[in-house]
Amino acid sequence: MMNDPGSRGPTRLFGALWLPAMLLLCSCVDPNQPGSGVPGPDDDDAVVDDGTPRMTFEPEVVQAGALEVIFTSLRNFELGDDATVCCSSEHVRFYQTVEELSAQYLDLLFYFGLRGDGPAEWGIETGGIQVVGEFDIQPLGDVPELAPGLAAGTASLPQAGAFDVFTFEVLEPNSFVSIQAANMTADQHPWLWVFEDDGITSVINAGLEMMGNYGTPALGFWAEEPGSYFLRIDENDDDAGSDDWICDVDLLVTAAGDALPHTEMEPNDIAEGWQELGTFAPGIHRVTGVAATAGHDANDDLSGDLDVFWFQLDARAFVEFELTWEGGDDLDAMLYQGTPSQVELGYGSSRAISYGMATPDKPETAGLLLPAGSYVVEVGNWDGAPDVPWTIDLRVIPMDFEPETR
Ligand SMILES: [Ca+2]
Ligand SMILES: [Ca+2]
Ligand SMILES: [Ca+2]
Repeated sequence: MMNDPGSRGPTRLFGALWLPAMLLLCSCVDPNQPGSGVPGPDDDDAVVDDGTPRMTFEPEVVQAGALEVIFTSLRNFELGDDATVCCSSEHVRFYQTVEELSAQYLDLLFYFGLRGDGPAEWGIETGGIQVVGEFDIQPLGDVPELAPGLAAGTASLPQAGAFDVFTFEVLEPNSFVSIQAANMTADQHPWLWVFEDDGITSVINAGLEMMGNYGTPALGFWAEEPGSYFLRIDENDDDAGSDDWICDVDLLVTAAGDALPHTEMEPNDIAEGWQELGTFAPGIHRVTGVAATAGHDANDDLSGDLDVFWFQLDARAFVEFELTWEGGDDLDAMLYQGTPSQVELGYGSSRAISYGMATPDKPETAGLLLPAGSYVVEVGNWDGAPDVPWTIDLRVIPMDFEPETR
């Protein structure tokens, strides 16, 4: 499928709203500018340059759980087109691609896992030559555990750049997890990020596909199996954080239940025939159908058999979508907000709310916090054989926290 900005990858992690600011981090610093505070290539740094390729980080002492820009300098090492990350400790994540880098002095964005503790390294290889730099990760202290409830806990960010961390458990398989930050002022913009028990594998980030929902920090996910998780909270506004920056953290864990089946009914290609599936209550709604023909037109719009249905939400929900199919074709799904009389299909539609399932990936997935309303889902085969059976799961995760029970 076309290379659209919603495609998954390292950049997708943080979501469209966050990313432009973060991309600034790729820009290079001119080390010879007066007042840059950056050592230039002519500075000796009390180290005799014997021509050995090397890489240094500043700072090199970092905190477990930190998402931090690290000033990185390369000596006697030229980045080539074939540059790759060669060496990375398990608690170090790098959120750019090496192919984007092209300088001796770089501001690089790293995340250090919540279970990081002690020496860690990260390096680049190009032309058969490696440079490896070292970090010293300071471990987290005790992390409080959240028990489900309103509020399950209180987050505090006592100064700019601070983050807060909790753990929680999901005890039963096939559970929905609903999380929100609440009870705060309009100046607070908490950013929620859930990790697996390893402290570094991202489960969901509130930046993901939150179109139009900036400032509503709430998310959900489906836990197929029991497990332990970390919740990390920081501020969207880098300058925020103070003694009075606190908010409640609400946590609900509910049973997802068995998938509720729906089958496509043809003809469902044009708006008058789009299939109405009614109100989707919290639960797993499984829609199945067949892409009878494949194809797309010069505008990159699907042009084969279009399978279109619509549903309603009576209350705000976080909806996870997962589209899969038989064989090696390239099925896509597009999401729109509105009723059939309001929605026009296609790229650039004013009603489109996600292109996250129009990628080369299989399965195609998306997750969105959706207000109550009507939604249209379009499924089609971008390219491939006729008669491809497909299945799309819509996991409607409840987000109707009841404030009166707080
Ligand atoms: Ca069909
Ligand atoms: Ca159809
Ligand atoms: Ca696809």
